[in-house]
Amino acid sequence: MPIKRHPGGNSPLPSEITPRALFESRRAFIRQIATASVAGGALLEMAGREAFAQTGARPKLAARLNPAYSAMDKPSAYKDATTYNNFYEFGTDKSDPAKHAGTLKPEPWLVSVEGEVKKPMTLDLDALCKLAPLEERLYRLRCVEGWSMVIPWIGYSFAELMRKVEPNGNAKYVEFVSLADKRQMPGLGSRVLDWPYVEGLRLDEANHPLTLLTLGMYGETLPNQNGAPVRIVVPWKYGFKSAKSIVKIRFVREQPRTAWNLAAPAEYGFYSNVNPNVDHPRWSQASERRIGEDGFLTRKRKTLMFNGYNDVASLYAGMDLKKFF
Ligand SMILES: Nc1nc2c(c(=O)[nH]1)N[C@H]1C(S)=C(S)[C@@H](COP(=O)(O)O)O[C@H]1N2
Ligand SMILES: [Mo]
Repeated sequence: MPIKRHPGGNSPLPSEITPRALFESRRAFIRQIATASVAGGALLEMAGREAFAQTGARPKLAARLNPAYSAMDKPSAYKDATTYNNFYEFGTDKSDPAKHAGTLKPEPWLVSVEGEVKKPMTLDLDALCKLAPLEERLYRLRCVEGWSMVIPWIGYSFAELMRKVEPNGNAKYVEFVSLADKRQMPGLGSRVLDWPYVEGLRLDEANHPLTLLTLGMYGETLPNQNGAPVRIVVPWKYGFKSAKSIVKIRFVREQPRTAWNLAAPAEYGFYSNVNPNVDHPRWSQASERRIGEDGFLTRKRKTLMFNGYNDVASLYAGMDLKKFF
């Protein structure tokens, strides 16, 4: 993030840009095998069994694969997804969360849902897990720093929770607030951000079915370093919009003051949609490095508009995405 220099961009190799026809046929194929009622997870097994290596240490979380919302990319290795993290409450190095997040106590946990809703409520983990059927979704995650991963998350659309609490007519945005407890989070001693970590979405973005209330990954409950026990994942936006270890969800009238936007407004806009045409002031966003692929420092992949989630384009019809970056 802003304190780190980024090692520059590279153009993608032509061979790595999937032609649209191939993309569509692969997607159709995946849909077929999934709807042929092969147990959820078959797709992921085919896509890369090794990605799940070393799971099994955490409680299992049963979920049905949702192929309609799953990328066909090969999942990232569990090892990479759990040791290369951004979670500044535990330090600013990629390796810090895995080393230091052991002090986080994800149970018991309460999430308070409040503000402009007809039915404010406080949900414990059990209530959160039972609120809607759990789905497995393979999403691309694009960090604003220029790297990406592909992670099999488990959760359900945040829209399910919205239906339950019933936002009233004043609700225009949703604010997600992460835990900020010095006893559990050594990184709070640093002033790199104003704590708590706050993120936000416009109401229609929050209500989009891709926005995932996330309780697990790789068939298990979330590891602490990935935002246990509950986080948001918004796959068409840069990773920092996906707040971890959430304790409060507020429906509000005004655009929330979000942590990264407050820290560096010229670098991190409120919308932060993945956009290869809008560079970060200090580096290009046109390409990315997929963690685990060849070329440790080279960006070999072309970054896709909305991270490839074109369904969301209609949310921004008529908006200048260079201005509202
Ligand atoms: N509370 C909190 N949430 C956070 C962050 C953070 O520092 N604190 N980092 C964000 C960033 S920059 C990214 S890229 C993703 C990384 O999620 P992952 O470690 O599960 O891949 O989490 C996001 N959510
Ligand atoms: Mo990030």
